[in-house]
Amino acid sequence: MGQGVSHEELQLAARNHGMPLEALRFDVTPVGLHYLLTHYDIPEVDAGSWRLEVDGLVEQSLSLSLDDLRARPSVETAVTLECAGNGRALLDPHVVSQPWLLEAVGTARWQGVPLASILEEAGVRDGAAEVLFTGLDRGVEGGEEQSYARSLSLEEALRGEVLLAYAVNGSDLPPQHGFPLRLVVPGWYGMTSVKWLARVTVLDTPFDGYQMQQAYRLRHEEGDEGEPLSRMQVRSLMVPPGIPEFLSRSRVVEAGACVVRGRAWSGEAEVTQVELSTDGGATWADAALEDVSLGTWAWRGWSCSWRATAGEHELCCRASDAAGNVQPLEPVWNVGGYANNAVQRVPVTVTA
Ligand SMILES: Nc1nc2c(c(=O)[nH]1)N[C@H]1C(S)=C(S)[C@@H](COP(=O)(O)O)O[C@H]1N2
Ligand SMILES: [Mo]
Repeated sequence: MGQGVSHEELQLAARNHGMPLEALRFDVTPVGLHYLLTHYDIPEVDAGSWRLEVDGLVEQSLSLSLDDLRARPSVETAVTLECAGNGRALLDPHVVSQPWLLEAVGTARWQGVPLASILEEAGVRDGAAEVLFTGLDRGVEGGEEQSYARSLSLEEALRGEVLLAYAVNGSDLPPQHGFPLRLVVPGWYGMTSVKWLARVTVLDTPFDGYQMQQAYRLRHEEGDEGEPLSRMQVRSLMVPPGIPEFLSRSRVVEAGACVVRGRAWSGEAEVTQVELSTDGGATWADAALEDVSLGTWAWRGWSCSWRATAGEHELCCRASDAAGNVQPLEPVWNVGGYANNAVQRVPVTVTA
C-alpha cells in the first residue's frame, strides 16, 4: 500500500466493486451491494436461444434451456462468496491485479438445480476425472485468448451443495452475476463459481487451462508450480464503528459503551471463535457468536462490547474454525496476492 495503484488497476477497480463494509450488518447482502468481479466483459446473452450443454464422458449429452432447468426440483442455499484476491492490496511488496482491500465478499441466497442431479441425468461414464465449466465470456489473459473456464474434480463436482443457480435473493440473476446461469460452489473462493455458464464437460484428464495452471495458485516465488487455491481461509470482518473521516476512512467514535459487530466465515470448517482487540492485537476479548441461522455455507454474525475511552485505538478481529485454523496477525505474501486472511485493522479515534 502507499506505492500507488496504476491506471490499469484503477480500470479494474472501477469496473469491479467490493461490498462496503457497513453492509456486513445485513445477514443476506442486497444484490447491488454484493462484491463483483469479472475478468473480461459481461457477455451479451439471448435467454431464448441460450442452452446449457452437458457433454464429454457421459452416457447421454444434454442441451437444456432455462425453462428446462426451472422445471426441475430446485434448492436455495445461503452462500458466502469471497474473491481469492481479497486482501491483495494490503500485501507488501505490491501485487498488480484487482486491488482489493477487504471488501471482496458477500452472502446471497442462490437458487438452482443441484449439479449432481444433472450429472446423474447425463450419466457419468467410467474413467471420468474432472468436470469442466465454461463461461460465455472471452478475453485475453497472460497473452492467451480464452473463454473463462475452471474445473473441479469429479468428487467435488458431485458434492450435494454445488448448484447451477438461475436466481439470487429471489430474482433472476442480474447480468453482472452470471445471467442466465452460474455455478455456485459453496465453501470455495469465488473463482470456481463460473458465471454465464454455457457448457459442463466431463473429462478423463485434468483440465490445464489458464485459470487452473497459471492463475489461482499459491506461489511463494515466481516460477514455482504452486498449489491450487480451493476453499476460503477463515476470516472475520467488522462493521467499522462510528463515522468515517472522508478521505482517510479512519473512524471517529464517541467515548462510552460501543458494540462492535461483524461476520466470520471459513470454507474449511465451522467458525468456532471470534476475538476482538482494541489495542492493535496486544490483548483479545471473546466476541459472542450468533446462531448459525443461514446454514453451513454462509457467514456467522458476532458482536463484542467495548467501553471506548478517549484517545487513539486500533481495533482488530480474529476468527478461528473447527479445523484449528486461526487468522494470522500478519499477511503471508505470495506471487498472485491470494488468500490474505490476516486480521482486519481499523484505526479509531475516540472523542470525549
Ligand atoms: N465466467 C466467469 N465466471 C467468473 C468470473 C469471470 O470473470 N468470468 N470471475 C470469477 C471470480 S474471480 C469471482 S471472485 C467470482 C465473482 O462472482 P460475483 O461477481 O458474482 O461476486 O466469479 C467468478 N466467476
Ligand atoms: Mo475472484
